[in-house]
Amino acid sequence: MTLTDEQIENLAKHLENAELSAQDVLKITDDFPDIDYDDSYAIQYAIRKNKLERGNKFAGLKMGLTSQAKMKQMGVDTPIFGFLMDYMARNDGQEIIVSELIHPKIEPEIALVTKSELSGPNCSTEKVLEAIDFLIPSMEIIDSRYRDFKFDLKSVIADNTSSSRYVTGGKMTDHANIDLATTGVVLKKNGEVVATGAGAAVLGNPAQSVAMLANMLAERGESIPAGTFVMTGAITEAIAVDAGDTVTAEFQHLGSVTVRFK
Ligand code: OOG
Ligand code: MG
Repeated sequence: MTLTDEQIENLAKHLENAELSAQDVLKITDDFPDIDYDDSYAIQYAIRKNKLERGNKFAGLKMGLTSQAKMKQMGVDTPIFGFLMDYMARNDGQEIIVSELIHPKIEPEIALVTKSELSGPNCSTEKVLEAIDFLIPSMEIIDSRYRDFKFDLKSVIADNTSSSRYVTGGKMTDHANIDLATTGVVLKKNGEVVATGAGAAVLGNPAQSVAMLANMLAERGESIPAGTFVMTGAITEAIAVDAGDTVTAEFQHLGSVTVRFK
């Protein structure tokens, strides 16, 4: 840690204010070039605590930068995690108001709910597969608070990994007969295919993403409790969206999920 409690709290307020006012800011490492990963997660956890204290409800966890494409683009080899809150959630077919966001992008993700606790440090794909209650088709709307969506790993962790909205489909699917690695997805914007991919884009298997989450949490003395909603990370690149767009992700086996931007 390099920051004081007061600096962490100030940076948490700074980034959350950027989120809630939909105004971009410069990445925090411009002013604090020497911060470490503990500082970054401390800022993220301070944002989470402030939201809870204001009455927002915790809704789940998300993994980010789990795809080869995104890690390569960022020049990093470690995924990151963030949190989801109730006000970020939308159901299939609902609207997202673009003026509440800065420069939103959308990405398809396989989400799941756990039925037993997952804890590290030696969590594995096999353990995750045993702990999955059901799968849900989903899309995440990321909206970096940083100008032009440009950031480094430490800045984006502090910014709650660009979390802003997410949409879940209505169908819950038992994963018993489904190979998550070969599960395909087609992303359509206004009826046109804009990206395609399969679960294997996410660390070889989206279940591995959850195992890594449990192992990262273990370093903090935390685990993934039973009944946790987890978004496993984008399968494709993120696609920019504007007011008037309708985006659908059609997943093999899992069904589809749609969101409209207004
Ligand atoms: C960071 C968040 C990445 C994912 O699924 O890879 C993420 C970003 O790209 O802004 O949510
Ligand atoms: Mg994501």
